[in-house]
Amino acid sequence: MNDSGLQTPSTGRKRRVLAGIPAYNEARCVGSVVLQAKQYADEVIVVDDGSTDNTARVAELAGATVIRHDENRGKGAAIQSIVAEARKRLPDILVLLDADSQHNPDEIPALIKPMSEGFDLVIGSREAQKDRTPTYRRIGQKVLLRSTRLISKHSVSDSQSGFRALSRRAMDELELREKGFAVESEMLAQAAGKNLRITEVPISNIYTANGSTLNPVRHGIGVLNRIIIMITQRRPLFFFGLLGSTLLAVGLIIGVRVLSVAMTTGELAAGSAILTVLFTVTGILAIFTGIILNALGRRK
Ligand SMILES: Nc1nc2c(ncn2[C@@H]2O[C@H](COP(=O)(O)OP(=O)(O)OP(=O)(O)O)[C@@H](O)[C@H]2O)c(=O)[nH]1
Ligand SMILES: [Mg+2]
Repeated sequence: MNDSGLQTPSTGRKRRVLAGIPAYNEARCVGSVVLQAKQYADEVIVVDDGSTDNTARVAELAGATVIRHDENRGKGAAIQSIVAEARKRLPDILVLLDADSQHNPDEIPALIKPMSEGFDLVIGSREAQKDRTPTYRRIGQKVLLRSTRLISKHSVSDSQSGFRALSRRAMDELELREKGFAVESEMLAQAAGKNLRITEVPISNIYTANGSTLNPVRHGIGVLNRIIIMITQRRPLFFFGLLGSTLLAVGLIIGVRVLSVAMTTGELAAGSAILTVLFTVTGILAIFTGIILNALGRRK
């Protein structure tokens, strides 16, 4: 392992780094990622998430400890297994990186550097290399970034990057539940909610034509869907309040028009009047749903 110069400030002891790699059908790349990560980590764990190829064997041959899921449970589930294992092995720092060679293990020292300044979660941000990111992916990343900001008090420039470093405190305090790719947003939101210190460092991210294991559009929509559910749970007043106010406003606008038509022509536009009632009542119901859920959430 290379000496990245990281020392525990109080004792001068060298910090133990564990690298955790979630992998699903990554036999092609996982071996070299493990070998490179080993240069900077004391131990490398690969969670083989029900792969149907040789991922586990290749990772083992490259020197990783492999945890196997019997079936494909998703990236979030794999990260939960990594964090659970980290809690047993008690490293000072846990580095998470993808198995598909999109992250450069040579950047691990830069990623974990802020740990010596007391940060708990360091996100490897792809923002600095945005010019090299395909446009449709940038748009998707922006949508997920903006929606993640609604659940996380902390604002970063890249909410979806899987290249991250966690302190011991982060390993202990995070209670991740998201099974799929929304785990990246969930981790950020929880870390901010638990007042962990969050920062980011620029990283490079390599996009290759056939590197992706999922259709990126379907992938993005799946994550957005989960983030919306998290917004309804974490910020019900905001979500239902906004929804309810919009419905109420639409209802009132139609209502004003119904009234003005009735006053000028003397006729009641029955269809529009029904719409007014429908929008107004649904809007008020949504606002009250937000208020009630918010009050219940505060009692927990
Ligand atoms: N454990 C687990 N890991 C997965 C799963 N799907 C993908 N991964 C891993 O998660 C990492 C990121 O997956 P990708 O499909 O490359 O997702 P991405 O990097 O956000 O998207 P691309 O830019 O298209 O590559 C890789 O290391 C994958 O092996 C899964 O179902 N389970
Ligand atoms: Mg990838």
